[in-house]
Amino acid sequence: MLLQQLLLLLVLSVCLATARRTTNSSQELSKDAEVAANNATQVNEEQDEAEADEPEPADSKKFAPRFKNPKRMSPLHTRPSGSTLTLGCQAQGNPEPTISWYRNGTRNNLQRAFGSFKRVRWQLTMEDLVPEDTDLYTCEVCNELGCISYDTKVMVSDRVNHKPILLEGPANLTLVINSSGRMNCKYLSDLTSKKNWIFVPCKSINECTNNRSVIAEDVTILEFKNVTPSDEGWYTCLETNSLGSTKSRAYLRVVHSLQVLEANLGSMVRDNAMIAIFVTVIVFSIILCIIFVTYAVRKMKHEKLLKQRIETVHQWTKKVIIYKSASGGDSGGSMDTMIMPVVRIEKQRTTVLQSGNEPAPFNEYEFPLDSNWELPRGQLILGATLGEGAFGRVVMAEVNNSIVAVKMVKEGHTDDDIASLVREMEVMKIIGRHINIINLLGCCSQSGPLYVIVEYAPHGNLKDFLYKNRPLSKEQLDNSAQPLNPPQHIITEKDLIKFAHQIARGMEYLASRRCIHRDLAARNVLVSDDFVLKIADFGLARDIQSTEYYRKNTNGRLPIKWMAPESLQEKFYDSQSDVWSYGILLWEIMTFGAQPYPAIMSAEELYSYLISGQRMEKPTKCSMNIYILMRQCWHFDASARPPFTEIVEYMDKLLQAKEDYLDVDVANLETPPSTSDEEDDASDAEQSRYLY
Ligand code: ACK
Repeated sequence: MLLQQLLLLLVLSVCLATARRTTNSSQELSKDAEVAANNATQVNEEQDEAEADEPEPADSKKFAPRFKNPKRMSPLHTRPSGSTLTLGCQAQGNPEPTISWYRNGTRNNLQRAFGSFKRVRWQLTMEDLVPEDTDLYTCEVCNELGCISYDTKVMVSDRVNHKPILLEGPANLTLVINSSGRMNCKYLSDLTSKKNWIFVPCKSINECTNNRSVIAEDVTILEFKNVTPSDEGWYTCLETNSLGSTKSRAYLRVVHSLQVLEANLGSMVRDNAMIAIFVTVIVFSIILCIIFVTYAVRKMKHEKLLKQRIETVHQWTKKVIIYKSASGGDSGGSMDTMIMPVVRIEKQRTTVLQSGNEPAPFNEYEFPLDSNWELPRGQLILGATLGEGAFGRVVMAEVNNSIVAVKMVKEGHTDDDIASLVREMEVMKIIGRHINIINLLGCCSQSGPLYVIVEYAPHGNLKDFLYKNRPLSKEQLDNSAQPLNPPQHIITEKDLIKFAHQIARGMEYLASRRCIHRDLAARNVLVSDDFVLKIADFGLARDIQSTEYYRKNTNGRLPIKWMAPESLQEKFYDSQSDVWSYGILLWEIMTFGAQPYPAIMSAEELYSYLISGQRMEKPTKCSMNIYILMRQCWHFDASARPPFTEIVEYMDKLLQAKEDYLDVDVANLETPPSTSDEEDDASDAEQSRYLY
């Protein structure tokens, strides 16, 4: 009985042992399968833990360490960045072994560039792997009986965490029926991806059905063979990974023949050409607009800049300075003569502000402003030239509806000509107004050439006036034929005496203002309206020191013939020498503008003639009273000549006493005898002085 029980126990234990072994081996098999399945994935930690807790062999015999599952240990682990890796070196030994980990054979300093190691018994875990974790990792398991080690190569690489990225998409394709072709489609995907070709049939590019069908999977190249019209349509290449999907599509066109294709191509080309032309025109217009706007803006800016920019220009001007000295007489005259203003011209550097491109108006001369006489230049309307000399010009002009004469210098003038005109103007200012002189009306001296504005005498100079209006001779009157230039005005002797009277009054005034004319002659007396006579050019500075002064003037006349002997001989002038000239002027009046001393040609000849006591004869139609006055004026001795005051008085009386008589036509006047003897003439004159 006992033996039976022992046998039963033995069988039972054998069965139990077999059953356990079967269970163990089936467990190992399933684990191997799992490892195989997760070869590239993370090791099942829990399972390893479970294995680690597995009890050691029951026998307590000492043995050296040995790896528990060497088959499950892999020498190479390839992982993507960011994943977790657990290395395991489960071992057993008696006594219980210890485990050490090394990196790249280095025993100490087990470190990672980023992150840390986690150790749990037989395992070493690295989370968030980075490419820097790539290395050789060694586990060493030791007990007193010995050591074992295992090397594992770990490789970590980066990857693209993205939905598929299109590298090459399918291109539109046109195929003739029954021909072949292909479409390509390449994506980049780090993750496992799936590619599908989806087809939507169409009649034309804009006429498609709603049918969609997957016609190919996981092929990069879609081949078309012997195409038919039913193959025409959209082909979409769709690639999907765990992060999303990307698609790209192309149209397959199936045509019957190449001509159709060409026709289509032609129309396409035409369409494209039209589009190209249209686009070109638009682009060209836009470019033109841009250029125009840029140009306009730049021009505006430039003009604005020019306007804003005020340039400083330095220029040389001539400053005209007028000295009106308080004392002293005129050079070449007595202390009784008028104090002549001195005019100086000084060069000076001036600074003017010039805006933009316009040059600042340049005025060569800068005149002092005299607001008593200055007229706005704009009020003056210049007209015809009345006459001109070598450097001066007289121009008719209009100011506020009145006719005036304007004196100015001509081109090519000198500083002396300017000074002379300024001096003349200043003398006129000093002398003041009188009816029988040409009066100053004003001037324009600022911002332009100097204009001296004087009274206008419409009938011109007295000499020409008299000559033009001389009475017709007896022969001319007898002649029934009309003369060539008949006189415009009938001039009586009374008119002539009135002329002489007016001139005497004008000269009396000038003399009272201590002004010496120095060139009193009929040519320098102007005939104004109502036959009012006006002495002109009394302010002219005459260069009496110059020999030129004694030569012929511009009209070919010799001014010397109006000069007193002392002026001829000593260049001495005073009011009494003007009286001599007045006598000659009287002679001119009475002869209706004849040429004095017609036979005398030089100053020397004239002086010899005069010093010999000879004088011009009485003009034919001149009354004795007037001739006597002439001869009084021609006294060699200046002090014996009547002053202008006396002449005026004489004329007054003459005009009053003989009014009726003088109204007689000068042509019928009795001609008294004339003499060439100064003495006789003088005695006659003395006797007949102030005879009326
Ligand atoms: O002799 P005319 O005819 O008269 O020619 C000269 C010329 O200008 C040169 O002096 C004439 N003239 C000068 N001043 C005046 C004036 N105030 N009114 C009219 N003509 C003038 C002068």
